[in-house]
Amino acid sequence: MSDVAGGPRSVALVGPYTSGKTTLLESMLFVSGAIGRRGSVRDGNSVGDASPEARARTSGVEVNTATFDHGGTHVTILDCPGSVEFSQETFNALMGVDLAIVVCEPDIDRIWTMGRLFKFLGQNKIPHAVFANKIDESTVRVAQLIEALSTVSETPLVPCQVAIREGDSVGGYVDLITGNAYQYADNQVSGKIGTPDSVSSRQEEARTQLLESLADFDDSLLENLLEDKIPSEEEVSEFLRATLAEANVAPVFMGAAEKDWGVRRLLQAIISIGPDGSSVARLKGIDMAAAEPLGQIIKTYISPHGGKISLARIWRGEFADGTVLDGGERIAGMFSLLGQQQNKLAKAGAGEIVGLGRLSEITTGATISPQDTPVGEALPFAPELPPVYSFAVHASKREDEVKLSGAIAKLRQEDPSVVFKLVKDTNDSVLWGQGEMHLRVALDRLKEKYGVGLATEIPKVAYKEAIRKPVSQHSRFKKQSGGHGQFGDVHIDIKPLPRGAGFEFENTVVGGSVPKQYIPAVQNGVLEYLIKGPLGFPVVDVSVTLTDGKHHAVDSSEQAFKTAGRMAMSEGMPKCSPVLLEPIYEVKISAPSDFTPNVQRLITGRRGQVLGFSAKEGWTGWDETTFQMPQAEMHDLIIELRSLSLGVGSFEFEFDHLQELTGRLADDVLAAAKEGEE
Ligand SMILES: Nc1nc2c(ncn2[C@@H]2O[C@H](COP(=O)(O)OP(=O)(O)OP(=O)(O)O)[C@@H](O)[C@H]2O)c(=O)[nH]1
Ligand SMILES: [Mg+2]
Repeated sequence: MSDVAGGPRSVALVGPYTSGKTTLLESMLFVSGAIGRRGSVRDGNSVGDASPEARARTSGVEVNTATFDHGGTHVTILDCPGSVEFSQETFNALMGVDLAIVVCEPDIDRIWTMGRLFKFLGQNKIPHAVFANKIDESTVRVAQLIEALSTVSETPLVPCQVAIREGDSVGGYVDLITGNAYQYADNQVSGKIGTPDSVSSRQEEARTQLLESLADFDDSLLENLLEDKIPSEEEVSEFLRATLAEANVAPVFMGAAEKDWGVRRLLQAIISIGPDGSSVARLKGIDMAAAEPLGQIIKTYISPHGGKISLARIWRGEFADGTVLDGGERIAGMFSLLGQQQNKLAKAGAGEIVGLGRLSEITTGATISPQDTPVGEALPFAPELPPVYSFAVHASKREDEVKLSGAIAKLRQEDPSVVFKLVKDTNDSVLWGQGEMHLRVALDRLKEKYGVGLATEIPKVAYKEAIRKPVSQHSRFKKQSGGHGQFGDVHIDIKPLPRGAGFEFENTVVGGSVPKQYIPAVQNGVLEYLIKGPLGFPVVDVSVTLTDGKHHAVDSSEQAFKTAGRMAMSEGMPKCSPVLLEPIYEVKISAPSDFTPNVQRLITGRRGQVLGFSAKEGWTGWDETTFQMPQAEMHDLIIELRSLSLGVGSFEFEFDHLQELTGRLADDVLAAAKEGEE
């Protein structure tokens, strides 16, 4: 087969958790000769997953980057984490590649785990192929897998290989493009064999499926097929290349990364039918005729020694080490990356993905161009995923508290999907992210790299309180000590206000019984009290009217009237029938409609109220359920939602209103608050 000449190839390995992406990268590096010895994720010596956070979990927690040569072509592989909790990392990486390889296990029951990924690939028109991995252990036929994947893929899937089965196990494959048959050999080159009779009918059928899918996008092929003209190997290869470059079909390959089965064939396909940088750039609307160099940062690494490497996809032109970028920062070191290893480069051109040193101000997602030829407009990037899980954090050592916000700012350069918020109502410092594992990794990094150990808690619920009954209160503050005394006397009316009205203060004093200059002091006293009402929470939705009072020519002061105001509140409020208020959020869950009944049970099981559900726009087969739910029920909502939706369900939320909470649940809250105080 002739390799189509072209520039470098940039490829992302994506797919569900533990499908074998990092193992596939290791295998690719081994068969290409980039590494002499094959490591494994399990033994903790693979090129990918080399960070302490990944090694500890034997699982990907960020993008691993490896650039190597295969048959004279420069290939960069971005091995992406599979866990949904790191999807932001994966989506960001996908914005910078020419091709995604969806590595999956042939497991029909878990097809939905890929729903969101296929959606992203389809919506962003990212050319992609599928690699059915672990066929050494699978009894599922590739044709069945393709059928199942078709229910979640936006793009038609076409088989490129047919498995040669010996009983329940797979021994080799027939290549549908060349027509040749091969026998797999563990960690060796597959040997060419004669096509066994047992596969010829399946081969015929699969090849027809491949050609018919391609013919949907190519009139000349369609004409040939109608006239029973069989296209040549070169023609099929070219049809496939052209259709894949437009992201119109997704070819399916297979193998077993651990044994290097099918990996050489996959690499060859990446080079022969995989798009090079220019076709994806055109799909993105980048004008390739323009001369100005253009790139985008798709990932930021911070090494333990503090060095920052910005991973840049070069879309157009050439960048050199030392180039001053638009914005004034100079590239200080340019590298091709092989896991943790950095190899110095003098320059890099279109299609390549390289590390750029010490761009302190430039963040992930930024579009880059040289200062001499600024491009101005920004390239689109992956949207930020809404955070769904949080911890309240504080430094384990008091003296580290001052380092916290600086360390988190650095952490956010590497992982912008961690969000830090100070919650005024509860006085919590809250770390938000995509799930518990995501946040644990963030905490490990904060400790490992920045020396800040954090303790975690479930974030407090922002309870408030209000009153149900009006009360008129007269209170007098009087203190007689040597010299000056203190005197303030107030009559106030305390009244409940409608929900959401906040706080109102009025003054109806006539005749100067409380002199004008002391009135703001009374209001301040009232406000001071409202920070913590009779139940122990901030008070809302109340109006206070100062109706009358008394003063003393010598002993009255602002301070005395402020104290009197506060006193009147603390004496009056307990008589106003105080009631606890809990925050209610409006939440929108999106999940495949297969899971909608479970989603609704999840909502009602957590005191939620369904407001409605509808088909999710632009997402065939998905529903969106809108509901209200108390904040107190939401802390681990994502965990349960994911466990009932094969990991693909997610939600967005915002505060909606405060609602009275009474009965046993309120008693529990009050008891817990009291305990917290003691
Ligand atoms: N039987 C078999 N097991 C495999 C194969 N490829 C990978 N594995 C095993 O699958 C497990 C997960 O492999 P990884 O390469 O870490 O998977 P991953 O997709 O990178 O996982 P995440 O990064 O966590 O999403 C490991 O135990 C591998 O040894 C294969 O071809 N056959
Ligand atoms: Mg991995």
